Amino acid sequence: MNPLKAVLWDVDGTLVESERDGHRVAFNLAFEALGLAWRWDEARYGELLRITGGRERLMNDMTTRTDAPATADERDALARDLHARKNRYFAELVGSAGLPLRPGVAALMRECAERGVALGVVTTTSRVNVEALLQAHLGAPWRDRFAAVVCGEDVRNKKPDPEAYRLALRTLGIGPLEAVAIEDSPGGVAAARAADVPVVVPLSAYFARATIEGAVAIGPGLHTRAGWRPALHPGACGDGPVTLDDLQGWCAQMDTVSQYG
Ligand code: XBP
Ligand code: MG
Repeated sequence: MNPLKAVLWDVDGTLVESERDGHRVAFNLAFEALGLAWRWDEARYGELLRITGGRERLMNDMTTRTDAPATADERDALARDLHARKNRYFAELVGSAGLPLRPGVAALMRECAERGVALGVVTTTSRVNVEALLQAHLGAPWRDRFAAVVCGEDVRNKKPDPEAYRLALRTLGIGPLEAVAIEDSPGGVAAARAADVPVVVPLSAYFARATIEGAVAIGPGLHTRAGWRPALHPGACGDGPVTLDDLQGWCAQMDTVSQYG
């Protein structure tokens, strides 16, 4: 059994419910600011989440709109403008304290620090959004707490490609079985698995009923040890938050669980 050396965190949906209440809201503000009648409701945004990357998501949505610009260059320019505006609105939303850390996240990060387990961020979201979010929740020295921070700009291929995970492992100088990924989406789970990193899934709003294959554990959130598959035995920790020993135990079982949406 490999002792855990690092916990690798996805950002959107895992640290914060930032898709439904953050990026989606900010995209709609950007549409409004440019005088576009386009709006993404929760259901439509859920469909669009299969496209990783905000700009890529905009380009995909434009293929379905009769009032989108005619040429590829015009669409690209509009997507860049909308995306930059969306990121500014996202930073404002994050700063307004409307997007809290998901329960249990801070406790697990603290335990990692106390026990000398490295923290990494592995996301294919833009760096500016990661910085806004982590600065708001962990303060200006947040960067010092993470031994690796991989963002969308650092890779050629976004999740579900494993490139972001492979880069994080190289940066940390560890093997995949010395790490565990925390991910909420099918694409994120696929990315970690393709890099051979075991994945724990605290289900998020958008992917609560999604098909998720090959995780080492799936459960309702890191705030509770109840309701996970494989089940956690009460032990000394009872139904408190998920601990590093819990992560280690799931990884050591070498078993995987799936859910089919
Ligand atoms: C996150 C994404 C991003 C965010 C929006 O997925 O797909 O596109 O929705 O952020 P993951 P940007 O963290 O799993 O890679 O607008 O910066 O792309
Ligand atoms: Mg996610």
